[in-house]
Amino acid sequence: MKNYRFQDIQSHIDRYNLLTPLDILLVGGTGTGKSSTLNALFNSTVAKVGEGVDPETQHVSAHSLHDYLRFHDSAGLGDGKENDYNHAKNITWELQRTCNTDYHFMDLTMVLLDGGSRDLGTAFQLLESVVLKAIEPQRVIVAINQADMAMKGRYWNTHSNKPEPTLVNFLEEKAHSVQHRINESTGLTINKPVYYSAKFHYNIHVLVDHIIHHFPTSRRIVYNHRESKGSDSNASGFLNVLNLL
Ligand SMILES: Nc1nc2c(ncn2[C@@H]2O[C@H](COP(=O)(O)OP(=O)(O)O)[C@@H](O)[C@H]2O)c(=O)[nH]1
Ligand SMILES: [Mg+2]
Repeated sequence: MKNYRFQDIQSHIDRYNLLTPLDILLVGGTGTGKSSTLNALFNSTVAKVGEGVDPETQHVSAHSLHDYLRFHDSAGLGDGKENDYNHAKNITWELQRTCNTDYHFMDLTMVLLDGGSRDLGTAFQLLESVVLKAIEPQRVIVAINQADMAMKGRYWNTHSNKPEPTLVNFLEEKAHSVQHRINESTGLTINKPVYYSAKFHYNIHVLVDHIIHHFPTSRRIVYNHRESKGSDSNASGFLNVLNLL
């Protein structure tokens, strides 16, 4: 995918005079497939699959697709209360960090949902209480990974590595319901999420189209007057909602 729509990416960034590269923070629970998604986008093994990111060091690793696009693999959530607290704090910090006094470092954030999971409650809380507190909704991309597992593996065609029509309908429905639920809980209208399978390289180009569709038309300016509750407060708010504190 390295060369996919490269000209479009380059000309968009040049046209709007954005800072290069465009930085995208990947966010999502442990096991949603952040690392696998990076590997699918890069078409090579750039991130270790099946390993969480060390919460002690709050390590975020950067991966440049090319000169214009860079992804950051954040620590996932779901490894217990203390780690979740650190992760939420870390995400807030990453989203609020600046690259100089004028602009934020992260241009966009991509929240990954596990299409195979029934319970997306934690992911929605993360979106609502952490992500959307730190970055504008237009800069939030939502995508559903593990499309192959949405119906527990049924209706996934293992020969073509594509969903059968029954699964396509189910996934469409799921994407609609995610969009609806985010609107219900936050009042914000996001674009309908795309669904893909990082493992089977299904719809990866659709994922990239979705990312490009969200490209901003201005740099992300740091407003000094902006009321900042700080990362600690956001993180504990998140855990309060989850009844974890
Ligand atoms: N079936 C299926 N499994 C996936 C997919 N993406 C990731 N996985 C698996 O989910 C597990 C966690 O993936 P990983 O990329 O490490 O998730 P991360 O913790 O968010 O970085 C691994 O066993 C992956 O092989 C997918 O699209 N379909
Ligand atoms: Mg990972």
